[in-house]
Amino acid sequence: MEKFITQAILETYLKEFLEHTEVDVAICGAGPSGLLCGYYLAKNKVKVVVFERHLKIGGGMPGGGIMFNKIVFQKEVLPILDELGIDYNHYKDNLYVANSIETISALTYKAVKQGVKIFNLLSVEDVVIREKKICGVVLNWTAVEQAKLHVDPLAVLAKYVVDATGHDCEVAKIVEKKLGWVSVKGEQSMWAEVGEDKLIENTKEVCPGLIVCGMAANAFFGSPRMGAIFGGMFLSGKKAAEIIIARLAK
Ligand code: 48F
Repeated sequence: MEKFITQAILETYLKEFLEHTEVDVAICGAGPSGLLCGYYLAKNKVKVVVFERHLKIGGGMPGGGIMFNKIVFQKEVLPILDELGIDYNHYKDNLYVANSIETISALTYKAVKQGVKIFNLLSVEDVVIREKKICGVVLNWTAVEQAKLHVDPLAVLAKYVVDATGHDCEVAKIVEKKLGWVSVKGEQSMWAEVGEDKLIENTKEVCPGLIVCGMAANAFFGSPRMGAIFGGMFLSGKKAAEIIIARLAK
């Protein structure tokens, strides 16, 4: 039996990975913005894969605000919460509160059921380029990265790469450092209203083939952080998906 357990895991994992060595979209980071982006892409029949460095999925969401596992949304995002089957309560004015564990669980479930493939424990350490376009990601096991082992990576090709790596804006920073194609300003201190508005405006293609979304978008353009309010993250992930769907349709 042990042999079959091993074979079952290896065969099914490798089959899935092999099927995703060339995709329409590679999303770096399985936080709220990356997962929402993946969900809407898959819903529109786009072949999409998410690579997540950590063991757990969800980025900054499960921790709520300083480990109090509640998160806040604005009224305009309620249709998305309804679509995902997430419960919420009105708090005051335009603000609603939801459970962060339920939110990330529902979002992950819906994304996976829609067809998003998520590979955890894999870190994006570089990008693949052709001429002046980003056209894939370079991956290594997080364990290799953490142990600083000298092990060569593998690459996955993609028509579009999404930097949804959060505050560190890691993929864009790699492009800045190695290629000089972009300039990352770094996020500003907290100003929730401005940060939330800017997030949507900042979600865009920053060089051919690379889209920034979520907190990475604000870090890219030097806009403020906003704390445990997540409406902007959801809308940013959705907008990133819409940009890519429009590009792919051309
Ligand atoms: O940080 P994260 O949740 O990004 P987000 O979707 O949402 C931000 C909010 O959680 C919060 C906030 C709300 O107001 O400001 O911070 O923008 O998720 C980013 C994910 O990317 C992974 C990281 O482990 C996390 O789960 N990640 C970061 N760098 C890499 C990566 C990398 N190089 N390769 C793979 N995954």
